[in-house]
Amino acid sequence: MTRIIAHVDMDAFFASVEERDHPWMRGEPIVVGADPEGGKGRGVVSTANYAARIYGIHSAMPITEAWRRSEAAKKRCEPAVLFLGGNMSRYKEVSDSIMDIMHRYGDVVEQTSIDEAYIDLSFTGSFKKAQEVAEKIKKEIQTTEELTASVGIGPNKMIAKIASDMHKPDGLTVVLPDDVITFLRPLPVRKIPGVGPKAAERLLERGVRTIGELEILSESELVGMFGKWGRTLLWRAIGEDDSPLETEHETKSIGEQVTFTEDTNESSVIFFAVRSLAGDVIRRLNSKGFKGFHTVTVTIRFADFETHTHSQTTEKMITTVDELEVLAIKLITPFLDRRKNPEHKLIRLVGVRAEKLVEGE
Ligand code: TTP
Ligand code: MG
Repeated sequence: MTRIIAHVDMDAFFASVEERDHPWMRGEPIVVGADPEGGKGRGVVSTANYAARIYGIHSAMPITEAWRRSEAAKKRCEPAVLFLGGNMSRYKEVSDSIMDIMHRYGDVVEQTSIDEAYIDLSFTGSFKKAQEVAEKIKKEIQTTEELTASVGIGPNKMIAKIASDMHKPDGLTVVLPDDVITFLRPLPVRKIPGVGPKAAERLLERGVRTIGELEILSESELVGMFGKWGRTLLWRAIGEDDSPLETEHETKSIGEQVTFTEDTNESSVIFFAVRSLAGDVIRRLNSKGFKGFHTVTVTIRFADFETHTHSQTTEKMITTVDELEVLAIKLITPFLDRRKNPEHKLIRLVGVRAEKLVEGE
């Protein structure tokens, strides 16, 4: 069976979460990273949004350099950069929610960083169907989190990852098996995983800039330059990669969430949703071989995107849909009345998550 792998990578992740949560920041250049301390700061840029990338600012750049570029922009009467320290626990929450979405579309998901994951879509049977699934994942990320992701689809992880980067932001790039070689040829050698700045430099000395140009060198020349890895490089240059997806060895939590088609504060609508989410969580829990869990976490997102999570840990193991439902409703109810929602905000999303999982015999 042909493999069909998709790679999902969030666009300007930390910065996009900040823009979403703070509407006044939208469209402004934003850097999340170390404190610039007026140009004397230490540390680096974690991420820059696209408006800041126009100033040449990028991940891993010293924060002082980003500051200098912002000052230069001010002199040109362009907007100064907003420097933010970031909120890791918030990004982690959003990341978990995105991973929950992906788990809904396939059983084999490998998360490789806070904002990216592979999903095996071979089961769909065709690249066309896989593309439809990818479109659904993108759409669900958009409606649930109001964020964009870029997706690449290919016959293996390497091609999927390179493809997801091709049409950022909000891209969807499909590379069919027959097109792999033409797809790779014009790309710089740095696109091959494992080719860092030093290897790229040494290849450039031999006149090799693109993946296609690796043809200039024989296998023995490459092995002479890079040892055994030279052979791997040749395989990668023609798009071969049989590395499997490494799914989490340890599932730490299982969560489900729903975005209402219309924001609501109808308790009947919300409780009905909670019951259905509780059922989904227990089903997934059992299918993964767990018999129960000890912590319930609920997420409530108001119409203005203000988001709250609330947890409770029980001594007695929770095993049934009914038990989970009762606890989740108890945790959610204060957000429907004066206690935690004095302004009577409408609710956009609810989520239910099981943590501290207990494995079955
Ligand atoms: P990336 O996916 O590499 O970058 P990105 O999502 O910001 O931008 P792109 O649209 O190009 O994908 O990394 C994801 C997050 O990880 C990023 O928002 C911040 C964090 N990060 C760091 O903290 N340090 C780093 O050096 C990099 C590269 C990322
Ligand atoms: Mg990203």
